[in-house]
Amino acid sequence: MASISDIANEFIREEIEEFLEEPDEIALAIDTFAQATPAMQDIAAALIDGDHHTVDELTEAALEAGTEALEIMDDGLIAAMGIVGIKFRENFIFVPEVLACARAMKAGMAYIEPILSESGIEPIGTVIMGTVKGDLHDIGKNLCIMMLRGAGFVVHDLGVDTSEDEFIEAVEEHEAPILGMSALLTTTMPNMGKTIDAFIDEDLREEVKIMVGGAPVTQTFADDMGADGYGKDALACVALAKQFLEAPDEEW
Ligand code: B12
Repeated sequence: MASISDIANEFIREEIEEFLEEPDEIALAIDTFAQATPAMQDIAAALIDGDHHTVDELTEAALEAGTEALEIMDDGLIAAMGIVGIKFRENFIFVPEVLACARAMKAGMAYIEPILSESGIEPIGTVIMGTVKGDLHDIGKNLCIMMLRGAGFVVHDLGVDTSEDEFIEAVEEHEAPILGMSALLTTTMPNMGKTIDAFIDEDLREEVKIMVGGAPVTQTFADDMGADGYGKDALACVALAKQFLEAPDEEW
């Protein structure tokens, strides 16, 4: 197990010591940042600080120095968002600060997206993606979309606050065999189930494989609402979409 002194970045060490209280969360944060390079820690620190200019500069510099886009995404951007999430939950920061962090995340993703989306391979299938009704969180969904495009999928992004009818219309219009829904709020998670029910009501449920994800979503919740699959992160999202195409009749 790593110790806090293994983290090179002083700002991150201070953030962990000042704002994290749960032993599991402290251990995870220490492990995550201790194995990240100093350059990734610097990106993470700038994001936690809500400094989009610095995230922009450091991400560009890291790519120029030959760092893999996926490493920047995982060890820099997503790792930092974990700390932001805890600070938000514990009321150390509020919506304006989180928005600044989200803006910093987007500044980094602006460099990562073209790289991860540039698969150069023939399109392998079509996916409709959207965040469910009432929910405005789109960072995780956008990461999934980037990775799907990078894997060769054509993705139609319905954005946030997507109604059942909008999901149905998009699946029909694009004859998409796969639909992905994202939800970050416990209050909007049930809208995934409502959307699945709407597909059943329209007699379209057999036409489309439905995958769900987002921080509060679990495999059990996905099973209960009748989804075909649950993915814990963007890599799992791509793996699920590929499995749906390769063996559409199997259960996941
Ligand atoms: C950033 C953020 C915001 C930003 C959103 C900016 C944006 N453009 O997205 C802003 C400030 C706008 C915001 C607003 C609110 N938020 Co908010 N937010 C967050 C925060 C800190 C991070 C979310 C995030 O981006 N995570 C990083 C991404 C990479 O992770 P992810 O979304 O989980 O996605 C990954 C996986 O889940 C998966 N995945 C995601 N989607 C899908 C889909 C499929 C198909 C698959 C397979 C996989 C998959 O892959 C992704 C990549 O690995 C979370 C805290 C948290 N721990 O999640 C709170 C959090 C979600 N928010 C919360 C709350 C309460 C709110 C507000 C109600 C606050 C308020 N009082 O106004 C509003 C709601 C607005 C609304 N109607 O949606 C709560 C929800 C609590 C709950 N029980 O429901 C959280 C958990 C914070 C907390 N603990 O209190 N928020």
